[in-house]
Amino acid sequence: MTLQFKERLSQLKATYEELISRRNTKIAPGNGIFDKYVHPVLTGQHAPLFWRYDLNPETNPYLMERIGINAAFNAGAMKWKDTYIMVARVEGNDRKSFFAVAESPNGIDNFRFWDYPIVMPETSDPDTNVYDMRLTQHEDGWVYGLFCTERKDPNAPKGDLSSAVAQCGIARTKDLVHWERLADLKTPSPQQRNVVLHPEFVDGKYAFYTRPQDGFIDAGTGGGIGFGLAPSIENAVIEKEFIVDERRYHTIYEAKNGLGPAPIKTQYGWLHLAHGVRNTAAGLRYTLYVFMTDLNDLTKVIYKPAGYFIAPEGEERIGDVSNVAFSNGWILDEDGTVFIYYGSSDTRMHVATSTLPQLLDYVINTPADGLRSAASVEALNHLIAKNKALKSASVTEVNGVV
Ligand code: M1P
Repeated sequence: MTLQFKERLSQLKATYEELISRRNTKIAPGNGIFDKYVHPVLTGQHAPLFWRYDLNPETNPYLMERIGINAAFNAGAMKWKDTYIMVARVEGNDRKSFFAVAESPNGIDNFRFWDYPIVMPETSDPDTNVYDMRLTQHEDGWVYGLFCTERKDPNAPKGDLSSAVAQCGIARTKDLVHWERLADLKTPSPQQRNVVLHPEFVDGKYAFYTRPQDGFIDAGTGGGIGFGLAPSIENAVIEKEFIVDERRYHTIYEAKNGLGPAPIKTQYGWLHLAHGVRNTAAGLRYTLYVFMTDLNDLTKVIYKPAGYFIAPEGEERIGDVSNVAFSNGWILDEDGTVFIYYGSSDTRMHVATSTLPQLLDYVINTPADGLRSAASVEALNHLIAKNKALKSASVTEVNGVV
């Protein structure tokens, strides 16, 4: 081993350890709904050195990176044996995504990848690319991972090497290491992405949130976030899809939307996190929003605050696909803390923390979208008038003149 090799290795190790062990802190004062944190929680650089480098000086005398990791984003999440885990979409420099588990003792920093990425079995029709796993601890006793499986469109015209078909892949595990691959979900829609398994049986069947789409990119006539039932999970077939949360003109989810993680059951209803996509002159903008569905009728939205809940800000706005906030993982802890994991710009992972009471207050008491400028002004004026009517000293102090 040359001195140069030795020095480079010790530099790499020091830089890596500094990144992995740095403490994360809240960005004050926040908005009272959630707190964002100073550092991302997972990046491509969190991939262990032994994934990226051949550490043998004989076969890699320059200590070159052999397998580059471009990004780590859009992670599913769950509490696992008292630790906080994410199943991240790790993307190599070769553009292929795969899944890997990263674990933290506290959910906000010190995330370390497990030694090996997940070896996901394939079906008889091999996946070209897999990504965005949603984890569901189902009442049948399995942990399910639903993800997008992407394959080249067999009907693409000659020379078109971009058209693809997206479907929902389904796998299950008891230890997050060994995964059993089941048949891909079948639905009435030509393509599917952002499919999520509901944690409970509904009428004795497996319940899925879907996102019907006509093509690989465009939702087309796909009306929004859908819902359907399948009698079996081993060969899951949904005969009929119902639209739960439809796309609307001039909203943050006008172009596309899709459910995030599996919903959280609360005394008031099922709490959902989703992403909405709108078009702008600068391209698509992805933000996150929250809504609640009825405890007994899972297709009925009962609360839905106007606008976005989390938007990409600062460095979050920049990455391989800029202006994207995307979430497919959150964790409700025993003490009521909610860890919301979100990817920024298809590049890295962040966490925002809140509590269940805060999220319930947010979803129930935030005005709904009136869908017109005049309705937005009306909601604003209502709040202003309410505050003007307050005579308390604290409000006078805060606002100067009330
Ligand atoms: O690039 C932004 C996102 O695009 C897709 O989401 P959707 O199907 O809603 O457009 C997904 O590929 C997602 O991974 C990605 O973050």
